[in-house]
Amino acid sequence: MKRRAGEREKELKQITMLLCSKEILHCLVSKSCDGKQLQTKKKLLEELGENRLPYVTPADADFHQLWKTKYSKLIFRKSDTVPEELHQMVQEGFLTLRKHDCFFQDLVRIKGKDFVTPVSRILIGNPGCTYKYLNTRLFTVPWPTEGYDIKYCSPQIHDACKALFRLNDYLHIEAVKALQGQNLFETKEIKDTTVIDREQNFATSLTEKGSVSKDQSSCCVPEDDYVSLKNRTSYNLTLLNYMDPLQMLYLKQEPYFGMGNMAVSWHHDENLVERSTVAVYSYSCEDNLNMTHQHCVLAGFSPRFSSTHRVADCSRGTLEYIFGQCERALQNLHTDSDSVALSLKSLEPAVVKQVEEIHNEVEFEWLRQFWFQGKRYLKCTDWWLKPMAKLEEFWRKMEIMTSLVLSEVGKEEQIEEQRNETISCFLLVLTERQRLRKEWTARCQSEAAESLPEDQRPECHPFWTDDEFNMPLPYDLEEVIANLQNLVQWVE
Ligand code: A4F
Repeated sequence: MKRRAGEREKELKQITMLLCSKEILHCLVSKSCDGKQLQTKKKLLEELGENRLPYVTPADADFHQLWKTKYSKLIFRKSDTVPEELHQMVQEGFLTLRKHDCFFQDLVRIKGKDFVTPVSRILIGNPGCTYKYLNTRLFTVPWPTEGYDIKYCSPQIHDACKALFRLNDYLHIEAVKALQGQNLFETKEIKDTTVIDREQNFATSLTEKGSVSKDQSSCCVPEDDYVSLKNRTSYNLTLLNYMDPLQMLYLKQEPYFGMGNMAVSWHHDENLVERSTVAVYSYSCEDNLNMTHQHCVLAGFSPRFSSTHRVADCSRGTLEYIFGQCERALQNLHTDSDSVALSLKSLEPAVVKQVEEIHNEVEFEWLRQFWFQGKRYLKCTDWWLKPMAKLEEFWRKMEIMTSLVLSEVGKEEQIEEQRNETISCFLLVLTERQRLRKEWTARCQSEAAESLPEDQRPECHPFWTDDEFNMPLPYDLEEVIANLQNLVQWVE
């Protein structure tokens, strides 16, 4: 069995593990994940039975050979290579955030079921940025950023966010340097030319200046590579994790290698920019790899903080993006000169579809995601309240737009063909809205949700009852959908 397990290990390249006990880790991995993973995992577990796969630790000679040959992009830094002043401010920041109860266990959704994560988290990053994982959109507590007036609940929380911003900057610079070094090394290996002098000069200039400038790069790394390298390390946020394993009554066992309790199961991080790197700062207190490689987090025995700096794919995840979407949708709303009568500019199926889809996006990807997390963001700052109120205002106008579509398609003035098409598109989006409203209502009332402390309990918002006359449509769209279905049948 041991031999078979060894063979299986070769096949299962995505399940890899590196034991890291020191404090800084840059994980630089690429290539995309594979859809067959789940089956592979299941098959492997069946094959393993009571047996476990062998693994190596830094005490094994093979560990270093494997690292060099198979995980060359995993870069590990000892804590004493990091400026002491930075360590101090970051570690103090972690402790401040813990003291102010800013870490929260997330209520995530996996395959239609709700679970509270064992690890507590807080997202800090660029203002207006979000990061989605396991169907949960986290909103950044903004770090101090030029041009933004951010009010923190205390000066200590401000300092903590600033420390994380500094760490982010440091890790970005370090990652660029490390990747540039690797590029040079790889180029040298391939070409095997005599560039040693230039390379040494380059390395010296980096150590001396301690930061990366465009000029430095251009002498050695082609411009395109340099830009791509910078983008791949331009971390826009950090997801901070905290867990005290001794406080956790139940933790899953690592299933493949038998390595003890896990804080997080094997997984790929989601929603990262392709080929971007993740930089991790890890701090164990008191007793003192992503596209190709899955990773799990072993629980250990001491409370541990980590700050995981990421280039989150924010193409649909920033305030700027969603406000742009709202603006696009509201362009179809015509307000007469007295600002009283509202009408739709177009009833073209494509236009109605787009507007109604944006309506769903604002409601389910922003408003409900935000309020589902209760009042947690108020622990650090009230920064998100204003944009959320603005988004809700736009969403209310979109509710009016939906009701206007409904009254228009009820009339028989339009060309029959277009009317049919408009109703069909409209029905699809409304049916999705109804499905998602039911799902979110249920999520807010789940056992897991009700187990959370009062101030973290999910709020089902927006929610209204039929007697709230300021809403143009009911919360429950069942009847509206049934009427539309009848209309389609009748027209056909
Ligand atoms: O087992 C877990 O790690 C877990 C437990 C739980 N109560 C909720 C979620 C998870 C979880 C998970 C948590 C955080 C994270 O960043 C990634 C995660 O990935 C996972 C998971 C992948 C549970 C199962 C899984 O396959």
